[in-house]
Formats: sequence, structure tokens, C-alpha cells
Amino acid sequence: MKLTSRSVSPVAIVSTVAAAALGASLMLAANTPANAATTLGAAAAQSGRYFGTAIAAGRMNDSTYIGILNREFDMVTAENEMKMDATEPQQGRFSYGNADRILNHARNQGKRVRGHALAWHSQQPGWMQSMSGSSLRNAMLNHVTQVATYYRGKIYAWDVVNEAFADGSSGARRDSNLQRTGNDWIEAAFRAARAADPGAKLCYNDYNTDDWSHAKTQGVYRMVQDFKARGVPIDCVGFQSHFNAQSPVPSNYQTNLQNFANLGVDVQITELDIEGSGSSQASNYDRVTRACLAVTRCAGITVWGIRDTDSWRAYGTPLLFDGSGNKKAAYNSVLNALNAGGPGPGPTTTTTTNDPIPGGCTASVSLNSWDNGFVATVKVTAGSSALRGWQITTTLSSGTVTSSWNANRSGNSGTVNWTNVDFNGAVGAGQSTEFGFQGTGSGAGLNPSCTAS
Ligand code: G2I
Repeated sequence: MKLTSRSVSPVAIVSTVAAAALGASLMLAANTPANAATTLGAAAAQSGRYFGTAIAAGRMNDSTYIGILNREFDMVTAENEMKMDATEPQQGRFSYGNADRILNHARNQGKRVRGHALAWHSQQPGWMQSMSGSSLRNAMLNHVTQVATYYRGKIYAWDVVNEAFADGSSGARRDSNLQRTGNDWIEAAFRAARAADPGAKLCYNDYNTDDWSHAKTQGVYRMVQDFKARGVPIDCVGFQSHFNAQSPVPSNYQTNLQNFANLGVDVQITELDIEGSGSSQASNYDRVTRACLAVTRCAGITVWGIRDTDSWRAYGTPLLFDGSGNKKAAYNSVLNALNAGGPGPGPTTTTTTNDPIPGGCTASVSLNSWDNGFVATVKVTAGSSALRGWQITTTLSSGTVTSSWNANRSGNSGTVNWTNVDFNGAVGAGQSTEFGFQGTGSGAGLNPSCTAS
């Protein structure tokens, strides 16, 4: 080929491509620092949150499916297996086989479980569908009590009541056989659930409640406000967040989460899926993730399935992995958003374990723990002079560290030593930095001690 002054030489093309590639890798480096978490669960745990998925017992022999589950998610919801028709197929005869399979797998992997759902107008067993009045009320309460008691101590949060409000402009309760037993059926269900499993967070869960301006949202808000005022035991509100072109991510989504959180409940995104593809789907997932991160009491996000082909609306390719299990653009946008962080739901306990040494450093730990696992956030505080680096020693009385961030680690059980990474070794006098880790066991007695270096 004859090169003219207007043609681009092959060398120029190569160097342009190289420069573009370099630019791309620099951008990637900017978005994903060396110590950024590389899975959804670990990335969410950095701010004390979880990242979960719904799974189906029938897919658990699929190694691709289970591989992604085990790697990426730290919270699990049974897609159908804990519903009323599955757990009490005949009145008074309870059946937990598939639900147990899901729960046991999750817990053996150090993951927590959301229970879905104790009382719902839909997916009722046949015997219940035809009931009414006080016999239905009693059967519903017995169901709540039996199932919540069976799983007592093993469920992070229950969807105690699901989808009890009407769509449209009324803001009223949905008509159903349960509603016809009396307007107090919801609070009765919450009280029964609290009595059966006092350790589980109790949630009201619904769809089309993601837009603050919708009448249905307002109806649920008033109910939660009323429950809080009257001491009905409610701890959380679940926002299903099923989005598509007809029901897009509302512009006031974060405001909506915040307004509910301001009532004194946790908010959880419980069934997220967003139809679409490519960058527009990715940017919608980014918005939802960032909205949760911006709301301190947004405890975590659950997506409603793993691969697009596992979805209840597979045609809309609404999930984070394609049918072959590859990460989609939406996956990367969620991971990056989680790594950007935000204020967490707040620690359950805080202990400071060593005294300030002038010129030295101190460490304290905030622990979010559950039945067989914990997330620890360790705060390293410089004494009267600045630190150039630090070393921390922690003690695990049981269990192992399964992931960590913002520190180098040696060991993963017993005595575990940590040192700063490049970007957090320098700490000004009296200033603090944090690193964190997730582990199995209780996380009790970590007793971090700090040495300045
Ligand atoms: O509809 C999407 C979700 C809306 N919020 C509550 C969730 O519980 C609900 O989940 C879906 C499941 O993803 C579907 O898998 O709930 C559907 C039923 O309401 C589930 O569909 C059912 C089919 O209708 C049944 O025919 C099938 O036997 O799944 C069952 C198990 O595969």
C-alpha cells in the first residue's frame, strides 16, 4: 500500500490502538483499585451490607449455577420453596425438603438467608384458598408460627407479609381472602412471627412501591408509620424493584428508600431485576446500587435469580449473568458501584481494646455478626503523631477469614496479622483509616491490637 500524507500508517494505527488500550487500562485501574473487592458479596460487605440472590432448589445440581452462587453472593432467598404452598401443602402437614436444601447449602457456605414469605394472598395451598373468616385467620397464624419456629435462629429476615396492597390509585389494601379476615391480619402475622423467632428481622415486602409518588407506596408508608407508632413489631420494608420499560427505575428511588428508612426501619432491595441489555441496563443497575449505598439503613440488595435464563421473565434478560454464566455489563456496574462504597447500616457492637500510646496507634472493631458468620470493620487510629504504616493483630476464637479488603493479611484462622496497603498506611495524627474482613464463626473476641510502623 502506498502511504500518502493523508493515509494513516500501520505503525500509527498500532500506536493509536496501544494508546487506547493503555487509556482503557488506566480507566479500569482508576475504577478498580488493587484492593477493590472482586465479588458482589465481598464488595457489599465493605460497607456492612449484603448482596444476595434468589435460588431455586431445582437448579442446584447445575454446577455453573452453584459455582456463581458460592462465589458471588452472601445472602440467599428461596425463590418459591418457603412459600405457603410449598411448606404446608396439606393443612397441618409441613414440608421443608426443598427449603432445607437451599437453607443448608447457604449456611454451610457461610451465607445468610432471607425467608420468603410467611403470609401472602398468592401461592396459597389449595386447602387455604377456599377458607375464610376465623378458620382462615387461625390457619394463617398457625402457618406463620410453625414455619418461623421451625427456622428459628436461622433466618436473617422474614418477608412476613407479601404484596398486601392494591395497585392503582387507591392506596388501599388489596382485596384477598386474608384481608377479608379483618384489617388487622397483617399486624397479627407480625406479632406471631416475632413470638416465634425473636432474632429475625421482620419485613413487609411489596412491588410497585419503589416510586414515592405512587398511591400504593403511600399506603404502605402509612401502614409502617402506624405500626411503628403503635409498637407493632416491624423491622424492615422490602422493595422488590422489578423494573422494565413500563416500570422504570423511578427518579425518586433513593428518596423513597430514605423516606421509609426515616420511619425507623431498615430498607432492603429484595427482588431486583431490570429488563434490558448493555449500557442502559448497566446504568440502571448502577443507579439502584448507588441509591442503596446512599441510604445508611439500606441493609442490602438481592437480585431475583442468577443467570438471565434462570429468571421468571427470562425474555427480558434482566439479571447480572448471561445464560452461559458470563458476567454482563450490568454486573460490572454493580461491582464498581459497591466498591465505591457508602455509609453502612451500622455496626451491632463496638469495642475498643487497647489504650492510646502517644505516637503509636489504637485499633477498635465494629462487628456485624449472625449465626455462623460476621463482617468485622477494624478502625486504625493514629496517636499523637502521624503513622507511615501499621500492623494489626486479631484473634479468631473459631472459624476462618473468608475475604478481606483494604489490608494485607497473613493467616486466616487463630492469630491473623494485617498490615496496611499502599493507600492507607499514611494516617495523620489523631486520624483514622479502616479495613475489613468477613469470616465464619462468631467473630467474638477479635481484640485487635495496633503497632505503628
Ligand atoms: O413474580 C415475581 C415475584 C414477585 N414477588 C414475589 C415473588 O415470590 C415472585 O416470584 C415468582 C417466582 O420467581 C416464580 O418462579 O413467583 C412466581 C409465582 O407467583 C413463581 O412462578 C411459579 C410459577 O407460577 C409456577 O407455575 C411454578 O410451579 O414458579 C413455580 C415453581 O417453578
